Amino acid sequence: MRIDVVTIFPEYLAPLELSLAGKARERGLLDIHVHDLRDWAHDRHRTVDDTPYGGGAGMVMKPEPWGEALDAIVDAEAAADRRATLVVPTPSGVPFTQPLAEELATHAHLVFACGRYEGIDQRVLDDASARMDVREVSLGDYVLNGGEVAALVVIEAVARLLPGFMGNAESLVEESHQDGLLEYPVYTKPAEWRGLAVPEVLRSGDHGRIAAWRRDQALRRTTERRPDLRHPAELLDDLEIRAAVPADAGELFTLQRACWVQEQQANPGAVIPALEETYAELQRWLTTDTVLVVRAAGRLVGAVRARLHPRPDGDVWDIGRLMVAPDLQGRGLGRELLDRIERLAPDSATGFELFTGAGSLRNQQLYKKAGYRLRGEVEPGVVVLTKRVGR
Ligand code: JD8
Repeated sequence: MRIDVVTIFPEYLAPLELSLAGKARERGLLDIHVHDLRDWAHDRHRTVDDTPYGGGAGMVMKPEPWGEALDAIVDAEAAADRRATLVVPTPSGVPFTQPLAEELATHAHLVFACGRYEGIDQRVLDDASARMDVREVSLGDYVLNGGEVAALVVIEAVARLLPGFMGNAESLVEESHQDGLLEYPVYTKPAEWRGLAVPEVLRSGDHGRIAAWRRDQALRRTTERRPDLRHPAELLDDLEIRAAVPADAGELFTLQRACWVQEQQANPGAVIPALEETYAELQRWLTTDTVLVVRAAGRLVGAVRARLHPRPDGDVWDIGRLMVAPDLQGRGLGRELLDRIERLAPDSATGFELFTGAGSLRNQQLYKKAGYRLRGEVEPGVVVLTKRVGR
C-alpha cells in the first residue's frame, strides 16, 4: 500500500518512522511519503491560509496549494482509474471505525490531507472528488487542532491489518470490535501480585470454561461501557428490574411521553392522561403507587405502576403506565413487567384491571395473551381489560 500525507507540520508524522509502520516499510508492506504543503505555496511567505468568506473567527486553508499538492501526488495515471483515496480527517467526518479501517486496508493508495486552522477550503475536496474517492473521517466527538494525529491513528489502524503485517494474524481475530464486543481482561505471570490473584478459571486449563468466562467478561464490559455496541435484544439479559425511586422521575417522565406518543397516533382524538400529566403529578404517584422500573445497562427502558382500588366485590389491583422504550418493544419486556407487577398485588386483591386505547391493538394483544379479557369502552376511545387474581 502507498500512503501519502500532506501537512504543514511534517514533523508530526515522525512517529511513522518509529513504530509499527516503520517495520511495515522495512518489509515493503507500506510505502509512506510525507509532504510539506508549503512546498506548493509560492509566495515569499509560503502562505497557506486566508480569512474565511462569510466572516467568522480563525483562518481557512487556501485551495491553490492543496490543488497543486494533490495534482502532484495523484498523477494522471492514478487519477485515470481513481486508484487513490483521499482521506480527510475532520470533526465533521463519518466516525472512523474498525470496519472502515478494514475497508481502507484494501485500498492501494491512501492520501491524507491534514488540515489546520478552521479547515480546508471545501472546493479542494469537491475538485478532488472528480478524480479520487474522498473520505471525510472523524476520530470522535472531541475537537483537535489539526488532522495530523488523526492521520497517525488511521494509518496505524489500517497498516496493522495489511497481510503479513501482524506477527500472528490470529491475534487480529480476537480483538475488540472484531465481534462487536469489547475485550475481556487479560493477565500474565505472576499468578499473585500485590495480593491480587489471577482469576482461577484462567489457570484451570479448561478451555471451555475459559472461553465462557472471557465471553461473559466481554459481554459485561460492553454492556457497562458501550451499550451502543450491544443489540437491544441482547441487552435484555442485563436487566435490572426494581422498585422505582424518586430519582427515576425525570427519565420516567421522558419515557412516558415517548411511549404515549405512539398511543396518541393509534388513538387520534383520544385524551391520553399520560400525555396530559404534569411532571409533579408523576412524581406524586411515583411515591404513592407501587412502581417498577427497568434499567438495561443503566438506561431506563421500561416501567409499570399499580394501585389498589378497594371494591365491595373485592379489591382491584389497577395496573397502568406499562411502558417499554420504543426501540426495545416486541421483546417480551412488557410481558415481564406485567407478570412482575401482578405478583406484587396485595392479598386482598381479587382482580386485575388495565385501561388502554381502543385503538391500541398491540397492547390489547399483549394483555389478552396474559389472560386479560376485554370488557369494553369505559369512555370514548378507552377500553378496560380485567383478569381474576389466580392464587
Ligand atoms: C482536522 C483543523 C481544527 C476543527 C476549529 C479547532 C478528526 N475527531 C476530530 N476532532 N477534531 C478533528 C480535526 C480538527 C481539525 C482538523 C481534524 C483541521 N482542525 C478545527 C474545526 C473547529 N478547529 C478530528 N479527525
